[in-house]
Amino acid sequence: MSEPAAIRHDWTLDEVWALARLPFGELLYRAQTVHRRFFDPNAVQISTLVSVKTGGCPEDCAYCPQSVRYETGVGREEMMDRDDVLERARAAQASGATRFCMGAAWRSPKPRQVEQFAGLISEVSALGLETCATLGMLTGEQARRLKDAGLDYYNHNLDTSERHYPQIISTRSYQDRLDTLRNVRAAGLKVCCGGIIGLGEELRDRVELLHTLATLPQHPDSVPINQLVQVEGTPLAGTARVDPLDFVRVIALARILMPASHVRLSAGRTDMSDEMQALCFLAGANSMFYGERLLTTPNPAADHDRALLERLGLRPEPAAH
Ligand code: SAM
Ligand code: DTB
Ligand code: SF4
Repeated sequence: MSEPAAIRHDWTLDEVWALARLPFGELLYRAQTVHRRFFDPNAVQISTLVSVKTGGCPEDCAYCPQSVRYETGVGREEMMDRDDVLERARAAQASGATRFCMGAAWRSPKPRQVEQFAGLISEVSALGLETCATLGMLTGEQARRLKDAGLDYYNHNLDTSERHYPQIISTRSYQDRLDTLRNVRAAGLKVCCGGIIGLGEELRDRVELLHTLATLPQHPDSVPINQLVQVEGTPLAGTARVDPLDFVRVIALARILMPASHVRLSAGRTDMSDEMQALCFLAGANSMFYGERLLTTPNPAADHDRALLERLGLRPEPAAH
């Protein structure tokens, strides 16, 4: 197999399988080679998450503590006040984050909610932060409204393969997800789209998810690879844990298949050793969430992460604008 020299959108499933079957060292060598061709290997993009609207979600995503269907201790909360969101954004910026990601536990936003977010987005953007939002399914018109308000990125994950998707979510289809991704792209927004490892999927599902992402008309600009955060009360609590080396392999595959995209070592880091995270960065991860909370679950302490980056000689990547 020849080294990929350029960004390709025509990967065949067989090619992805061939990469997935490589010996670990060979796969990492290729991933590092590609990474160095497209990025400074010692820079990491830093994002901070805030859950602007938590809990009470009507969807049934089997991994999610915010679904109204599961008893997880996460209740339905009101939308955060504008001032509180802005305070969190300033704090994130002061601690070195360049992107501020705002989440809402919705199937899709209502017109009034799009307007509320449009207001928040323009204010966060005015602070000089990149903005990202994840609000569920969007129409083309809603995506354009958010773009006009100054939104940079929209996060909308495919989560797993099309085949495994119905085992995880029954309240929407894979095609619904692809439709929103198309609307977001058409509005000129940057796309943040990836998945979760540890949903009881097979290697085949990981290969197919990555193949779907890597054959989109444009690769997602940002590819979050989450490890399932198991939350008591969700149907997926107690699912077999992922082999750390298999997780690293997924990062390496994402790096090779989507060489110019930021690959984010996303949720699940509290369950990962520093050494496993180091392997993920070696495999081509170059983005992470910083701050003590993801949306509703913990993330490593900021001082621990600062120390980890320092031990690895990694630097935060400067803002893109
Ligand atoms: N409701 C919107 C949606 O689903 O698109 C936005 C928020 S939702 C919480 C954003 C993403 O978080 C999900 O698509 C999923 O990939 C990820 N996520 C949620 N719960 C998770 C968990 N327990 N472990 C890992 N990732 C999770
Ligand atoms: C993504 O891929 N992971 C983030 C972000 N995009 C929105 C969310 C992780 C959520 C983990 C579970 C929680 O904290 O509720
Ligand atoms: Fe709702 Fe999003 Fe959680 Fe699914 S992942 S239950 S859509 S908040």
